[in-house]
Amino acid sequence: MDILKEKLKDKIHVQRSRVQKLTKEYGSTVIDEVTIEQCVGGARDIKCLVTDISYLDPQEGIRFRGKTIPETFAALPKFPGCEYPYVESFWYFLLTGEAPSSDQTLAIVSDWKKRASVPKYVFDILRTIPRDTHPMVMFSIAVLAMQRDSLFAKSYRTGMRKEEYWESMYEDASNLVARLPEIGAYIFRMKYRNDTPITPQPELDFAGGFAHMMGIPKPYDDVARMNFIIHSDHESGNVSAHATHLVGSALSDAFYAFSAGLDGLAGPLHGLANQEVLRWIQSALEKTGGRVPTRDEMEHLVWQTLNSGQVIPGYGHAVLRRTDPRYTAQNEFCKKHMPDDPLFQFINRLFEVAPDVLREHGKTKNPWPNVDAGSGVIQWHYGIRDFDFYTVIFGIGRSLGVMANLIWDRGLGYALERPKSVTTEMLEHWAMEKARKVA
Ligand code: HAX
Repeated sequence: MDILKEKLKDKIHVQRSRVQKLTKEYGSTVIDEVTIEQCVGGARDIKCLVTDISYLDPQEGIRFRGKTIPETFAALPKFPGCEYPYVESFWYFLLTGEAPSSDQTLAIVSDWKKRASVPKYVFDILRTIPRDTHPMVMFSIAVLAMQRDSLFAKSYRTGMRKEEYWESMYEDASNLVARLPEIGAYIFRMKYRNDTPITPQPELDFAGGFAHMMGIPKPYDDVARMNFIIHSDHESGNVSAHATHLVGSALSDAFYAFSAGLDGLAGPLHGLANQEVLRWIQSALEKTGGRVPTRDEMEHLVWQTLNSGQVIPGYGHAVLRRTDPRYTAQNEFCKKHMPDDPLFQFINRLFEVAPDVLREHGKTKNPWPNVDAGSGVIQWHYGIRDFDFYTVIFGIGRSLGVMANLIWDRGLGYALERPKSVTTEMLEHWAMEKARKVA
C-alpha cells in the first residue's frame, strides 16, 4: 500500500467512528430550515452536504483544509525553482489535511508517473470525434471511456465489503487524476495545433508535464500549478462538485462520476464562464479598435450587456459576497509576470467599473469578480487563444477536489443522495396555511 493510502486508511478509520457517533447520538438535531424561495430557487444555501476538504465562507472565500489560498501556497513543498507548490503535494494535503514533507511529495510524484499512462483506446476514441466538437465534450467522453478499466466497478462485481469501497475508489481516482494532463493536452494539440500531440516527459511533475505537452515554455508550468490548485475545490454545492458527488452516491465509479461533473462544469453559469469572459472582452475590444476602454467606455459596455438581458461573465457568485480570492491570486500573478498585458489592463478597468454598475443595476447579490474573471486572460497571454479550451484546464484542476471528496464519500459510507420533491400545489397549500396562522 502506498504511503498516502496508508495514511488515509488511519484517517478514514478515525473519522468513520466520529461520523457514526454523531449520526447515532445527535442524528435528529435540526441544523436548517427550508423556505419556498430556496425550494424553487436552486436549493441555495440549504445545509445538506458535508465535506471537510474545503469550506467557502461568503465573506472570506475558500479555505482548503482550513487554509486560505496564500497559506496553502506557503505550506506546501515546491518544485525546485518554481513559485507554486507541486500539485501532487496539494493532493496529499486535500486528502489528509496535512502538508506533506518533500519526501512524501516525491513519493506521490513517482506514484502518479506509474498511473499516468493513458490507454491507447482513449486516443483512438478522441480521434473519431468530429474536430469541431467542443473540447469539454471530448474531455468528458475520454474520461467516461476509461470506465472499462474501473477497479471499483470490477471489485463491486466480484464482491467487496462496504468498508473496503474507498480502497478501489482511491485507485480509480488516482489513476484518473494522473492521466488528465496528457488527455487535456492531447485534445488541445489535436484540435487546435494541427494534430501535433507532444510525447510526455517522464521526469516532469503533474503540472510541468502538462505545460510540456501543451508545448508552452516556462513559466506556464507555474501557471498550471496555480491554476489547478485554485480551481480544485469550492466545497460541495457547486454544480461540478455536486454532480460528481450525486452520481458517485449511486456507487457509480470515479469515471462515471467525474464525467458527469465535467458536463456540469461545461455550463456557462459555471466553468464555461471563463471562455465567455474572453469572448466578451474580444467583442468589447473590437468596438474600441483594440484599445483598453476608458472608464466611461467601460461603463457603457457593461450597461449595454446588462440592458440586452445578458450577464457580465466572471462577475457574481452563488455563495461569495466579496472579490473571489481565486481572482486575487491570479491578479497577483499577473501583476508580477504580465503587468503590461492589455487584457490584464482590461480586466483591471472592468474591476474599477463593474461592481458599481452591477450594484446600480440591482439584481446580483454579489457585484464582485469570481475565479473566471481573470483566468482566461492568463491563458491568452501564454498563447492559448483558443478560449473554448479554458474550461478543460479548469476541469483538470477540479478533478483534484471532486476525486478527493469521492474517496472520502466512500470511506465514510455516505448514502445514496435522494432529496424529496413536492408539488407546486403543496407549496401553495403550506404558504396559505402559514399566512392564515399569522393572521
Ligand atoms: N451579471 C448580470 N446579472 C447577474 C450577474 C452578472 N454577473 N450575476 C447575477 N446576476 C443576476 C442573476 O441573473 C439573477 O437575475 P434574475 O433574478 O433575473 O434571475 C440575479 O442577479 C440574482 O442572482 P444571484 O442570486 O446574485 O446569483 P445566482 O446565485 O443566481 O447565480 C451566478 C450565480 C454565478 C450563476 C451568477 O452570478 C452569474 O450568472 N454570473 C455570471 C456568470 C459567471 O461568472 N459564472 C461563473 C461563476 C463562478 C463559477 O462557478 N465558476 O465555475
